[in-house]
Amino acid sequence: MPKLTLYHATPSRSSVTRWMLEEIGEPYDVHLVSLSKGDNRAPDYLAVNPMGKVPALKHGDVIITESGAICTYLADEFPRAKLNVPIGDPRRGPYLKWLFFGPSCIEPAMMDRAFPRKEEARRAALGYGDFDTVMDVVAKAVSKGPFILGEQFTAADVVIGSGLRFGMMFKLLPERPEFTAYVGRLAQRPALQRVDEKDKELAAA
Ligand SMILES: N[C@@H](CCC(=O)N[C@@H](CS)C(=O)NCC(=O)O)C(=O)O
Repeated sequence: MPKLTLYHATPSRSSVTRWMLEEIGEPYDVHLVSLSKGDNRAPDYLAVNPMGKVPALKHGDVIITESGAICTYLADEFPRAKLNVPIGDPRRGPYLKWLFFGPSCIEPAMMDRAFPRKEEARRAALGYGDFDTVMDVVAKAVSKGPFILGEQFTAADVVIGSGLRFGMMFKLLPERPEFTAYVGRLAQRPALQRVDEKDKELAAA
């Protein structure tokens, strides 16, 4: 089986993909990238991810970057873990929508609020529209539960759940009761608990 290597830094968005790897349950190696020492700007790492960012995943000879793409890839590549919604299943549409909604709506809405532009952009010009609508849409989606697609936990929960966890942890997103209840359910997952534990050890080392 081709080897899986995660290029990882903690705390960072690469913990999203580490959570996904723990959910998949396949063995993987961690290659630490020190952002503070600038490893991510060194030529050997830029050959892996020319964006100079973590995470990156190497699977055999294939390199995948962008946390949402990595989660989608792993879910499809290791279907035994039942973290994807296969082609042909009508839930595949909403599944993909949430995988894209995290990086293309929640994240820019959150970061634009944290680092406002000098001139406010027109709502129509922003892919996510406006912050409040994004929050309302996500709150409604996670309110019923237990997971975003209902009973099945999928890669979409790793992506959306990580965004909400990170956003609330750093006070960048409101602590809406729908978000805290959903994140609380996700916190029960042994795979996420393992990642938090391992990342804590790495941060302390
Ligand atoms: N769109 C990327 C964003 C990755 C990203 O911004 N990673 C940050 C860490 S959270 C990083 O590597 N920052 C280092 C830098 O830009 O110098 C993804 O979702 O994978």
